[in-house]
Amino acid sequence: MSLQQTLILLKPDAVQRRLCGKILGRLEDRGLKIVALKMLKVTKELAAQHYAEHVKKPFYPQLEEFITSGPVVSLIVEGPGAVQVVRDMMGKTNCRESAPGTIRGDYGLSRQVNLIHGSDSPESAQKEIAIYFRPEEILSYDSTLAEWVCA
Ligand code: YYY
Ligand code: MG
Repeated sequence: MSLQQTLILLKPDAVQRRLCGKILGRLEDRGLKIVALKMLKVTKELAAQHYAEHVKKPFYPQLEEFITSGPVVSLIVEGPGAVQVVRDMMGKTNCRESAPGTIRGDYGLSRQVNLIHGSDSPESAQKEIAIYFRPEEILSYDSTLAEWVCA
């Protein structure tokens, strides 16, 4: 499986509930490598760019209100098959339907206030990485753990 990068947001509820450390810890424990990370407030314009596929859907006004309601942590992780690995760790969109052991399944009960965003395909990842990060903010470095966790 080829090395991939994927875009993750720890949403305003994760920041407000002080769950960022736990969620980042899960990603690191899995062996994913953080190559970019920052905190920011999502503007309405950024939300519309990020969620372009959802802008016309009935739930969008509420989604916009939620995602712009407070700071988020935005990061890029790298690893073999990282896009699907992160999606599997997140669980289903609706936390109530997410299996225990997933991030949404362990920490939430809501369909909308669901802690984490992860790109849903390598194409989305490329697009979303470009929305949130400038190329110089993405770091390239060797990890001594790679041969143990990524073989
Ligand atoms: O990729 P994922 O976050 O699991 O779900 P999407 O279908 O892309 O929807 C984006 C976001 O919108 C979701 O995390 C919650 C919210 N949402 C909602 O509030 N109501 C829905 N019926 C569907 C999605
Ligand atoms: Mg999605």
